[in-house]
Amino acid sequence: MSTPGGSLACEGMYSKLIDDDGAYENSTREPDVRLRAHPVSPVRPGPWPRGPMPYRLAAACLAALCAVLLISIIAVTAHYRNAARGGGAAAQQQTQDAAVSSLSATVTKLQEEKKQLQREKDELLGRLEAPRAPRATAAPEVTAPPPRCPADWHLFNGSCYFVSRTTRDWPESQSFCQSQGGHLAIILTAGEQTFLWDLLPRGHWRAFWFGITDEHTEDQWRWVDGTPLVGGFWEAGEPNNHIDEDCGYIVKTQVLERVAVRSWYDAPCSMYWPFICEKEMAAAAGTAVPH
Ligand SMILES: [Ca+2]
Ligand SMILES: [Ca+2]
Repeated sequence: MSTPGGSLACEGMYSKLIDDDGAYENSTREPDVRLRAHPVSPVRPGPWPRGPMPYRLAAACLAALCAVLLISIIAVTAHYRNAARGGGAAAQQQTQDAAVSSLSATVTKLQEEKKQLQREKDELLGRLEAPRAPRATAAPEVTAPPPRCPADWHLFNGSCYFVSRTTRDWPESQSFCQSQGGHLAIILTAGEQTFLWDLLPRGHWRAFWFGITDEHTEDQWRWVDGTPLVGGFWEAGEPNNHIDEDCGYIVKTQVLERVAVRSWYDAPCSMYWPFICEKEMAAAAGTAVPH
């Protein structure tokens, strides 16, 4: 049952509802009969704005998600591609290392073979040169003769000795020996003493200065190089400093019972006698001595 008043009230309600829903406001001028026959509960506006904006926002979100997904796919692809490249580089490096190791081993082996061949070559050359060795050693004697004592100097145990024919006092004798690159003889062994003794001529009283003195401190005999005397080959009762005797000399006479190892005496250094010079082999080479 419908009444004019009720119908108008419903139409007013439907018109209000339709007016509230702007979607229907412009869609049609003619109200839908079904809508008018079945009233719709009023819809309360939500937080979203009316019209097509929610769909645009959803589309924008979907597009953003797609972009993020696309970027992620690109990043993951790039990562695995780089990883694949890295793995390939590592494998290539391992291959190169293996090749270098192999080449190094080959080089080492070749070097060992070269050394072995060099040794064999040297051995063969040595065998070839062996018969020529005597001729090769003879050559230096011609080009570089060993040092020898000058004329009138006599070699003993690396030193050259000179026995003068002229006489001088002890200081002048030492000066002459020094001018020849030597010194008055320093006699340290019985062998050296005997060698010099044999050089000396016999006579009534043949005396020869040698390089010992106690002129600085009485009875403290020292050699001309400053070293102290140890032992010596003194005649019995000598040295006795009989008349202020500070220089040593060797005596050789006609008496055959006199021996080399008991032939030293002391005498005043101012006496004139022949003398015995000594110089070492290195200083002796090429030195001439005036007579
Ligand atoms: Ca003395
Ligand atoms: Ca004396």
